[in-house]
Amino acid sequence: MKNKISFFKALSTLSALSALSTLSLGAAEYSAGTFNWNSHLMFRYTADKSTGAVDSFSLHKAYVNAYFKPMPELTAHLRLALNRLHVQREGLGRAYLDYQPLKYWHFQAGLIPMPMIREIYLFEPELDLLGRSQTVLRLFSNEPGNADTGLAALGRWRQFDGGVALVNGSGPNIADNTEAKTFVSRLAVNFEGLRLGGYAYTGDQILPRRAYPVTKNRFGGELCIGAQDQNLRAEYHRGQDETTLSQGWFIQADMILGIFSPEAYRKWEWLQRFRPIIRFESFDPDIKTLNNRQTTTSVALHYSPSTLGLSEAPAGTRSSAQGAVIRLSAQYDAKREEDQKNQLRNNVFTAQIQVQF
Ligand SMILES: [Ca+2]
Ligand SMILES: [Ca+2]
Repeated sequence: MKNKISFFKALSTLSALSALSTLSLGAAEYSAGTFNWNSHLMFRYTADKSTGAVDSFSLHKAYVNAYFKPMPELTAHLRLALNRLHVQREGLGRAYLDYQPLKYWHFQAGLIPMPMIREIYLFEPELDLLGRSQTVLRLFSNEPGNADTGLAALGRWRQFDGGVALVNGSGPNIADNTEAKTFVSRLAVNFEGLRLGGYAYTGDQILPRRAYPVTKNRFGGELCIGAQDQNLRAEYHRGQDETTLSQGWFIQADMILGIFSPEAYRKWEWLQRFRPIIRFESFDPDIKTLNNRQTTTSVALHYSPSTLGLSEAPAGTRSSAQGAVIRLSAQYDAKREEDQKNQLRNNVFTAQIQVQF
């Protein structure tokens, strides 16, 4: 009970601090445990002729992440989305308890991140300007932050890591809309700088204009060379919604100089402040229909005044001395329809300022 009171006390402190827009990272020791928080703000300029959002400036996203550790093995994670504009659902994005009885074993309950392909699972999409791929956005449109209500077990053993989860299958902040649960699993193997992984998501859903639940399956795989922020990777995803089959794949190069010449990368600090990313993607929303694929080529350049990376800080791993992290980004997405007669003016230019504090 004491822990509970302290937790809410910590939350009210957090809102007061946010209101003051203080630019220091919160980390406080309470008698009942450790409390950490950080926040992300993204201001954007978008030129997008297809949606009519031409020349628009916006506060694209605002998030607060909070972590409370009442004891070493237990962490409460909370993530609040504070604006409605581009976050599909305002409010709780994540809210779960993580119990870690051993170094590499976790049990989670609540509004959890689903254990899937490592990159989707680990990356917060807004920390990576290319964001989630179009394929993933289309296949997981009910779970924009890859979260759902359920239980998960995650572990690592030698070169293998993986996880299993049982979730509602309806996305965050929505009650289970079918009687069946959805089963999610992931398995990956890591050699030196090389990762091979796959996932399976099997469940059901209620589609618009259907009174009964129908199949919702997702399968995918990844191949990745290099570390998390400097890699070359490819992913494939396949979806089934009732009888409709869709699929997509992409290949992405992220600051790959670090893979080919780690020495040069380490030596030239200015280079670490710039982060170029390029991705080529193809998505087919219906395999049985001809000529409706779309390809997207995305190019982005990020610049950070400091060499610190933006991250979702796990509890207790950042110190207030690190202060705010700022990143400036520019991105261009060129989209091309497979049907030559049906080309759309849907290329998008985005410029963004992102602040984590
Ligand atoms: Ca369900
Ligand atoms: Ca097709």
